[in-house]
Amino acid sequence: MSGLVDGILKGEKRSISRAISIVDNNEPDSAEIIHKIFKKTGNARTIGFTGSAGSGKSTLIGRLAAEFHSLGYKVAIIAVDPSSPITGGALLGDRVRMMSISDEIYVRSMASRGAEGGVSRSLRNVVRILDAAGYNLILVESVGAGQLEIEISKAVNITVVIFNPQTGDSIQAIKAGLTEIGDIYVINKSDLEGSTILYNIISDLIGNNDNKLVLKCSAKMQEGIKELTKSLVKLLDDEKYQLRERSILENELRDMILNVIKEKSIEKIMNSEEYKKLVSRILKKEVEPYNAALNFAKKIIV
Ligand SMILES: Nc1nc2c(ncn2[C@@H]2O[C@H](COP(=O)(O)OP(=O)(O)OP(=O)(O)O)[C@@H](O)[C@H]2O)c(=O)[nH]1
Ligand SMILES: [Mg+2]
Repeated sequence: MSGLVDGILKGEKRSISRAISIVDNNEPDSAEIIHKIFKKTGNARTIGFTGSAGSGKSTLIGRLAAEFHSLGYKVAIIAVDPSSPITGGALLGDRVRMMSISDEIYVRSMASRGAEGGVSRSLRNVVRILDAAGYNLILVESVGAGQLEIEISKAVNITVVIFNPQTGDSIQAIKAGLTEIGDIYVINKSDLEGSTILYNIISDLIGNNDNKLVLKCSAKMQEGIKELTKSLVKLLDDEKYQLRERSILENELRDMILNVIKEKSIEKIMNSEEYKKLVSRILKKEVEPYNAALNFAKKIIV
């Protein structure tokens, strides 16, 4: 364990990857790792990228990673993909390697599933490992649409929502609630037809202004990438987004407390004689379930 922690602190990729697997799989050593590195964390900022399949998230993240790297950031990329049993960042890694970005950029996917808040909890701890290892900018790609994106947006400092002019993206995005969660909205594939129309629709919808930016770019043709990077740097330096760290932590802590309470309560309920008796009484119509549950719960909470 201490070898692993030393390796993380020295920025050794093998130790980082091992530690991320442990945290991602919620293995018993997770808590110990986080405990040992926690004091060395606090420098990293996170940007989440979300958008429909094929909108160009990985390609764009690859471009931005190179841009941030050239500005002196130490960049790591994580893809959150609960549908994938593989870890090691196969797909995203390939794309990033294809763009032949520096070896110094760490790429990895995580597959964590599980309980409510499970993904964001793993993500926060993966970020802590990368933070302790010296990475100060973590770009997070979320694969899939809907609930997961919203959960991830609550666990990162800045959220970028990406649109694709090739599909009926705007309506899908509104339905999935993605127009609520972005700090920056990007119409990617500006080299393709339909991108200007989509840009106008999204600008109208979002109300393009200093608080909510709408930008166009082409990850493929490398157009608009510098402008997007500039806007992101501005947000990263903005105190308002740094303050978000507090609300992220509040969410995380609340989820963890609720999880412990839930686990302990289930144990108590299942082992309780009174609980079994209560079921029998409800069956016999001696009590009704709503009040029975309320009274029982009150006894457990105190
Ligand atoms: N024309 C055009 N194609 C692009 C652009 N950006 C990405 N693509 C292409 O769009 C396809 C999907 O790109 P990805 O970067 O894999 O998209 P993604 O959103 O990460 O996809 P998933 O992870 O599968 O959801 C690839 O064929 C890219 O080459 C762009 O700016 N213009
Ligand atoms: Mg991708």
